[in-house]
Amino acid sequence: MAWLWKKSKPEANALSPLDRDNIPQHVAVIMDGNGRWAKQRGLPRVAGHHAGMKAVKRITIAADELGVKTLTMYAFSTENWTRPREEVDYLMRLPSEFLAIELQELIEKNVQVRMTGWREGLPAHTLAALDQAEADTRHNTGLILNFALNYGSRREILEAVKTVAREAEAGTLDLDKLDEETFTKKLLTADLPDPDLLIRTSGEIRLSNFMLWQSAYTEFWFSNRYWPDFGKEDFEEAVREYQRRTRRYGGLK
Ligand code: V0D
Repeated sequence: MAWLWKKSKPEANALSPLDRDNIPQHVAVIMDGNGRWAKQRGLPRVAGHHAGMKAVKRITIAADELGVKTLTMYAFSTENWTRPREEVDYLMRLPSEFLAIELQELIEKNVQVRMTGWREGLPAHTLAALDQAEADTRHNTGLILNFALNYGSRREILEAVKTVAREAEAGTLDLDKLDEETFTKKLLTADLPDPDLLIRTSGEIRLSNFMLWQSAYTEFWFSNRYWPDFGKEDFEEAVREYQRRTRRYGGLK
């Protein structure tokens, strides 16, 4: 009776409209597959990173149009430092290149640029570009475009634990009163809500040290598409699936 079940419980598909009343507030993206995209075309890895930057623009617009409030893009992990020197150098130039092309439009679209990660270790020119973008968009009230850059979740949690331990030792924090809400405020993401939807591209089905604490209740969406090929339709498909999973019947969540 599979056909009957299908008839009475239709699958959401590309034709079903998006529910404007249930847009994920915070979407996080692990932008994977740039190197593989380039390899497939006989291009150097950095060509994939450059193409990936174009996808950042595309998905930022798509998220903004849907009314997503925060879009976090995982651009560089604490583990990425082990890549070849030339590749790291190239990656570190992407923020300024991206912003040189896009910052004006981001300002016009009322977007706020932010960063989650450790500043230490990043080149001065990379930090300068980020600081400029954050400063120029500080008073904007639209989409928060948050780049996770030099970010790793275990270290983030460990640093938070150390902060808590130091405060307890100094007597400024009562350990018996420490709860999840207080601990969350010690993380790098203190000023952001937890992600509602996490997208990872390129067929990898793991978190790879990304927002381990924050994604306790996050819906995950994995796409086989390489990040440079990821488009607005793919993003909308992920949001549609998020809506299917979180659909509230009779007002119940
Ligand atoms: C390479 C795919 C935009 C992932 C996207 C430093 C890997 C392209 C930025 C960017 C990267 C970061 C901050 C900012 C504006 C833009 C970026 C990096 C890598 C690592 F304020 N793309 N992008 N940053 N790639």
